[in-house]
Amino acid sequence: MSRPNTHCILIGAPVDSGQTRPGCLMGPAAYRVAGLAATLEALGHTVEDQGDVTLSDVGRETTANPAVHHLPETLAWTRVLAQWAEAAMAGGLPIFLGGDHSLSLGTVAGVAAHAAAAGRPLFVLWLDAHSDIHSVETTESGNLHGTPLGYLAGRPGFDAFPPFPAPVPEANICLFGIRSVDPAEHTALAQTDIVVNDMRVLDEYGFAVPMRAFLDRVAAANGMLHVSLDVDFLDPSVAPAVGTTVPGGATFREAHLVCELIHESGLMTSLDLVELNPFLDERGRTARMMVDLVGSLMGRKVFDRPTRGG
Ligand SMILES: [Mn+2]
Repeated sequence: MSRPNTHCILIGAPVDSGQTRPGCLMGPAAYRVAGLAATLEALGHTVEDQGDVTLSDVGRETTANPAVHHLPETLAWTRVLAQWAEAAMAGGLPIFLGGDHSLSLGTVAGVAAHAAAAGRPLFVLWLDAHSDIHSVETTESGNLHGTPLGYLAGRPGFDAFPPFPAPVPEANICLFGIRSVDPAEHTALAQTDIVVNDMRVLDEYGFAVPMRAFLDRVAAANGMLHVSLDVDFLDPSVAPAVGTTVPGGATFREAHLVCELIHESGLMTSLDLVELNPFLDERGRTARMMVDLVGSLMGRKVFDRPTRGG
């Protein structure tokens, strides 16, 4: 629960294999330099930084889809991150410092295993420009960072992967802020009960009404809530350090409002921070923006935000 005195467990996931533009592996270091731990401690939380997960046990798996690249590395990350995530869930609120979005193949697997063992339903909030619902068999780019939602929803096309431990029911998944959906993904989404709050919906209704509606459902079900925050949820004007910029994203205020609403719900039980590419950043501003958003997720109000000199 994201209330004061939460024990936050930082886990670095320097995953770079889910796409082709190098730099996401620098993400965990950038979050630490930007003061993530100090931000959480200033809010009254305790912080345990478990360091960065390292890759071992990389196999030689293959798939029939010739576009897919780095499958063995992505599978190895998935296995090891699932273990770390499940272990961390027993001890506090894990915050995974990415790393590209393929890391969620593993983190959500571990979180889902924990929720199933605890006998509670898992809900997933996907704050992203993209819907990430391709499969290993259908992706045309071969970038596996576009597949985690398909995996965690238990959709077909993941024979190369370990079976997802406890697939998340479609109606428990909420896409929020999307504005770039491939035709195959559009077809897939149209066949599901996944809640899609694309930017058109948010333009019409604002950010608060659809977010509260989803959070109310999580609360009514006594659910656990995994939040997966992709840098490209934000408008590139406030968060340029991402390889997949899409215009028309959440503004500074809209993003903080979403984070404050999640905090006030007290429902968040785990968090991914993904797709930060510090190599593309401008003097660390995107890393600082993401750390500030974690501050809002964990109890800070924007009007409490200290003014920075310079
Ligand atoms: Mn994404």
